[in-house]
Amino acid sequence: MPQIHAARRARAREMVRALGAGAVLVTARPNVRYLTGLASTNAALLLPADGAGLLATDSRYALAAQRDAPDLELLIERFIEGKLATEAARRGVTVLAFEAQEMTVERHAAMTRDAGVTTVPFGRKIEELRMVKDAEELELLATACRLSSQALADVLPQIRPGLSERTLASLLDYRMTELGADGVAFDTIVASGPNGAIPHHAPTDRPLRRGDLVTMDFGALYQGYHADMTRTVAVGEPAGWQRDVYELVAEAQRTGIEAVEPGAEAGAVDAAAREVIEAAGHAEHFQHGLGHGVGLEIHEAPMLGYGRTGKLADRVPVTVEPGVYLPGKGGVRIEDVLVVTAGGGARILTSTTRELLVL
Ligand SMILES: [Mn+2]
Repeated sequence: MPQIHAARRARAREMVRALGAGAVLVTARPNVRYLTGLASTNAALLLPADGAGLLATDSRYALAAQRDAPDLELLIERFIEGKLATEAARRGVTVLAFEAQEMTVERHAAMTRDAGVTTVPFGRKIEELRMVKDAEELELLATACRLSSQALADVLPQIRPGLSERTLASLLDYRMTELGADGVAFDTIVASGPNGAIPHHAPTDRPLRRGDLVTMDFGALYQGYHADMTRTVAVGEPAGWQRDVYELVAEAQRTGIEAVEPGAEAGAVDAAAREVIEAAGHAEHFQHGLGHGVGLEIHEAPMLGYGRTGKLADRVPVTVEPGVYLPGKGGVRIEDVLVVTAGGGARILTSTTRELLVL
């Protein structure tokens, strides 16, 4: 993998030059990982416009850094940001770009106190680079999605009245890890009955009951890549309104998936699916965006939402996750991860059926 990271750094260096800065200090964790291969809670990369990068981390990660970024000069240090800014100045940098989107005011003050450099926001340029995935990234994401779908398939037979939301969430989490996931991509949502009206409901001790719709939103984490999928199932034979809402959301999702193609405007993909729900009179019951990019972060560019700008491109993975939420009654959400492909026709990575499962 070092060659991949070196190629990414070469592209980032072009952006530093275009900005007219002498170097960029990359501090956002997923961006450091993307450019170096090192996963660390305390690492930063000083990347000069010309010349090799300098990776700093503390002693807890020294061996991992030597293993994952053998081609980079390494600095082992506890307080890395100030040290790297000072080092940049020592190497002749006068204007240092930094990632203002994640730098706190306090850290910025500490970073520049002794450094003697002028700082300028770099913008979300590495995040933009990260949007289009290479083949290896798509492979890792596909694995994360496969583990997630398999975990659901394995847990489905255990879903029955009496099982609590909390236990069901734990079963999914445990099974994903058992299948080979490094962990969960985010806190698993299990929302049953009326709780289904809360899009980001946190699981409770509420036992599942016959007649419930149960929404499960979960995903595996695999080598840094995040899966994200949602299925809503019925416990016992669903009522008419439950089937109607499910079919509506399923149709909105199909419409959204069809709109995902190279060159599609992010806002237009959202609008395509949203119109289906609006036409059924449920506009006010679908308030969140249609989807988002996934990769080294669970939510990353591009965001597919109302009024969002930017065009989809080949090899960009996104979620499509419409929902209808009826306060006091319940809700339905269906979510898949798909990849925009050059030939058109998105490739769906989460393979679980989108038909209503009656358990
Ligand atoms: Mn999602």
